[in-house]
Amino acid sequence: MLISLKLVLLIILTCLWICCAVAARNTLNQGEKFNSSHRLVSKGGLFTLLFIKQEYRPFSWDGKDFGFYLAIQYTDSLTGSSGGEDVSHPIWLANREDAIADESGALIIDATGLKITRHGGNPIQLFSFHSTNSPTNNISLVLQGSGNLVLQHYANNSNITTILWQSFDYPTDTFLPGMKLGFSRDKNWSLSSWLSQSIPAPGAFNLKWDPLQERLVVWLRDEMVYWTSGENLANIRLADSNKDYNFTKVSNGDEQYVHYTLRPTWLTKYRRMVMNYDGDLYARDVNVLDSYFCAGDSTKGGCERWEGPKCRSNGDKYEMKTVTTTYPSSTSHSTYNKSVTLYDCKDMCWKDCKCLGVYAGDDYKYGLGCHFLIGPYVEGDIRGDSYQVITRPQTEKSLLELMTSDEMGEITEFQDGNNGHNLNIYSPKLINSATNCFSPENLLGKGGFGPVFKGTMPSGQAVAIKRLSRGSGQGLVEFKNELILIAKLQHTNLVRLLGFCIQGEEKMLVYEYMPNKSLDFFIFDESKRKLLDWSMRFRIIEGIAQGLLYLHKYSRLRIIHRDLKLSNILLDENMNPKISDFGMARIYKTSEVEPNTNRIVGTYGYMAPEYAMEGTFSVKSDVYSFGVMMLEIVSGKKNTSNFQFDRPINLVGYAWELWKHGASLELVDPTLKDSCSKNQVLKCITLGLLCVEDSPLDRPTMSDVISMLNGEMQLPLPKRPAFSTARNMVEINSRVEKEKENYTINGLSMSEMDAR
Ligand SMILES: *[C@@H]1O[C@H](CO)[C@@H](O)[C@H](O)[C@H]1NC(C)=O
Ligand SMILES: *[C@@H]1O[C@H](CO)[C@@H](O)[C@H](O)[C@H]1NC(C)=O
Ligand SMILES: *[C@@H]1O[C@H](CO)[C@@H](O)[C@H](O)[C@H]1NC(C)=O
Ligand SMILES: *[C@@H]1O[C@H](CO)[C@@H](O)[C@H](O)[C@H]1NC(C)=O
Ligand SMILES: *[C@@H]1O[C@H](CO)[C@@H](O)[C@H](O)[C@H]1NC(C)=O
Ligand SMILES: *[C@@H]1O[C@H](CO)[C@@H](O)[C@H](O)[C@H]1NC(C)=O
Ligand SMILES: *[C@@H]1O[C@H](CO)[C@@H](O)[C@H](O)[C@H]1NC(C)=O
Ligand SMILES: *[C@@H]1O[C@H](CO)[C@@H](O)[C@H](O)[C@H]1NC(C)=O
Ligand SMILES: *[C@@H]1O[C@H](CO)[C@@H](O)[C@H](O)[C@H]1NC(C)=O
Ligand SMILES: CC(=O)N[C@H]1CO[C@H](CO)[C@@H](O)[C@@H]1O
Repeated sequence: MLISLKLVLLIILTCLWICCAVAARNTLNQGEKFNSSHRLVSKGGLFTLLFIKQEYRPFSWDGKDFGFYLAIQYTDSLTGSSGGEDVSHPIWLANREDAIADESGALIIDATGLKITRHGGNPIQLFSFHSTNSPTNNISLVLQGSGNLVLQHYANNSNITTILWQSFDYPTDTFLPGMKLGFSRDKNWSLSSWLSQSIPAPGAFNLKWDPLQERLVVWLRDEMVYWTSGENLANIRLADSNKDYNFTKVSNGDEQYVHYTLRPTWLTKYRRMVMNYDGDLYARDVNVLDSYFCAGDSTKGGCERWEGPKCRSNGDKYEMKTVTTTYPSSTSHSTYNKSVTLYDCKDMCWKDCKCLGVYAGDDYKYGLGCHFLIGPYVEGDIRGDSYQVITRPQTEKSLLELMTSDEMGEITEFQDGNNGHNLNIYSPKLINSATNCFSPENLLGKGGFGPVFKGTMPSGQAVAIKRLSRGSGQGLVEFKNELILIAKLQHTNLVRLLGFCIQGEEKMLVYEYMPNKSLDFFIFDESKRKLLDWSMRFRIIEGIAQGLLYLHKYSRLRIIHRDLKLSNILLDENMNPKISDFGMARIYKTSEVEPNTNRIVGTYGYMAPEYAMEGTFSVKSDVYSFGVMMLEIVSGKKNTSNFQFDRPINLVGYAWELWKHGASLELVDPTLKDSCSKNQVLKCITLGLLCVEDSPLDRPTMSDVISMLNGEMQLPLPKRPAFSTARNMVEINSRVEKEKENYTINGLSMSEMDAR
């Protein structure tokens, strides 16, 4: 009974979702209610207005301190098609200081103005008609193509549109083209940082325009200058990476402000300026690495920055630890003041050389204040309390120092000590010269995690260099440790990681170079696909299967790839397939952004239904993607192609219909007519269909796949594949739950698997 109820609910929800997706509008009219199931999409589709779920208070223990916000986000970050990580950060939030407890929030324009209503709480008034004596009808709310949410009045007798309220007047931490920073008679436009990486409430920093010195200033709590652009925006102009940002100063009687336009390039789509919660200002884009607007050290180009007290040094940072204060000198003192934020508390401690850390337990969580850790303590005692402790990671420091010192060789070997596998650290200088300063001619492609460049080492060896887009949020030591693990994954069907390079904030991975590009380049190209006869394709399928089996089973890490697709299968000089981009989920620890229900890693069309719909992931989801790839390799058609049967269907559906009617050979790429072995081809199609079964439990494991490929195991008959019905979804999910538990035991990180 319960199950069937849930099922009905699921179907209703699915319907709603589809209805909403179809009815993408950019306008909310008077009298209409915009609730947490609705969306407005700007003309052009770049931005979406919706309610999102996001952390709202510091020090959450259980990860459950989430609330709902009315937010504007890049549409692509909601559909997963943007690839990168950073686009998921909300552009704007209406109620950053007042999260809504549940999904009851609704935006309406009523007789009083524009407001968000909710159950069990006061409405949040965004605009009030009375305050401005403005007209109260013919009002609408429009999400404009620029990302500006505008409440406007339209007088149809004069054709005049009046703006009553706009989100651009209330920026959060993001400065978009078209926004203003500065002053008018009745408005101040400034940015204010988030409280932390994941909490949107206003934090410690503000970005303001200083019209006297014509400079941008980041203020720490409006008291201390943390950063300036230098007079006349000098630093902004100087930095090469920011040359596409064209700032213009405007000063007239009423207004003094600065705004910018972007020089159009192929990269401008998500370009914007964002102030991070720690006060740093970034030029941000999805695939190109973020760049600071100012290199950050006080000696450079007029940039000023607040320096910590003498007792703290560069690598020091806060780290969450369980500690017990030791008798008798367990002195810790506290201030009980609700308006002292986490940042303030940490900052007060930072400046006090006696302070070792701040308490991060429930008291703080419930707003009681800030405790300082003063006396000696013991780490790692389970009876202890949770503190944010200031640590000095020696290795991290030395790695940093190494990266910035003149003594660093061009290539430094990093021994992990265990079984002698080495990882190279390449100097930024070497990488720059190898790629000719990342010149566009050396750009090999743009992957989900950043652009990839070809490089030539002084020895003549060709390498592929992936510039990671920001968002890994990892410290250097953790990053290096992950890379050492990943470098240990060695298999002929995996692309080999040679090393890495760190330049300031920028992280780069260096891989062996694959001269024959990726499989999609051949399979989806009319003429190139002729170069791959059946025996080559079969060998490629076997190779991918072996590589995947290794990742799932024989490597100690048990890697789930999560983004398998033909463009991630690279080909060496002998056309051997090599899986690339594995282990990226480990490098991109995404737990911080995970609460955002809408962020799902992976490429649509290759994603297993349980992942696309539920965000649950297992090795069987990789098997699903493998099945889609097999069908693509056999047919030469993209999964995303449309096929006409008795109705339009996708490749998986088409393969199924042909198989059901005993006409599977019609699926086969015509260029394979002469070279293919009918038995092998039919086996591959059937196996492909088995891999895309609806239920993960019905899909074979990769070892089954290999046994079936080489004839050691009989193929069962496939069932109707995924996405054809909503049948049994609930049941499947509960089974997937169980499967997940087992993977937990085997040491996989759950935070990577559960996007909800
Ligand atoms: C939102 O409103 C629609 C009607 O437009 C309703 O069917 C749906 O249940 C509402 N969703 C929520 C979460 O309240
Ligand atoms: C819109 O304004 C016109 C006058 O400008 C008025 O006649 C009309 O009733 C208004 N429409 C609505 C829906 O309020
Ligand atoms: C303005 O629009 C309203 C309906 O929205 C209509 O009744 C009225 O006639 C229009 N007025 C003019 C001058 O077009
Ligand atoms: C308003 O605009 C419409 C269409 O652009 C035009 O036909 C109409 O004459 C305009 N009305 C006024 C009062 O300007
Ligand atoms: C804008 O800021 C200035 C200086 O910081 C302040 O004097 C003024 O009152 C502010 N105006 C508004 C409307 O907030
Ligand atoms: C920058 O923008 C201004 C006006 O906004 C324009 O006049 C100028 O040509 C632009 N400069 C560049 C280099 O694009
Ligand atoms: C609490 O902290 C705020 C901000 O630091 C400060 O302005 C205020 O005076 C403090 N209140 C008390 C009672 O100490
Ligand atoms: C693969 O690369 C090798 C070496 O660059 C080249 O000789 C060969 O022709 C390429 N094969 C195909 C099918 O392009
Ligand atoms: C999980 O492991 C238990 C015990 O090892 C086993 O009985 C169960 O079948 C496993 N579940 C799945 C879904 O593999
Ligand atoms: C565009 C398209 O048809 N993509 C499909 C690829 O395959 C998956 C799984 O069958 C579908 O969900 C996608 O819709």
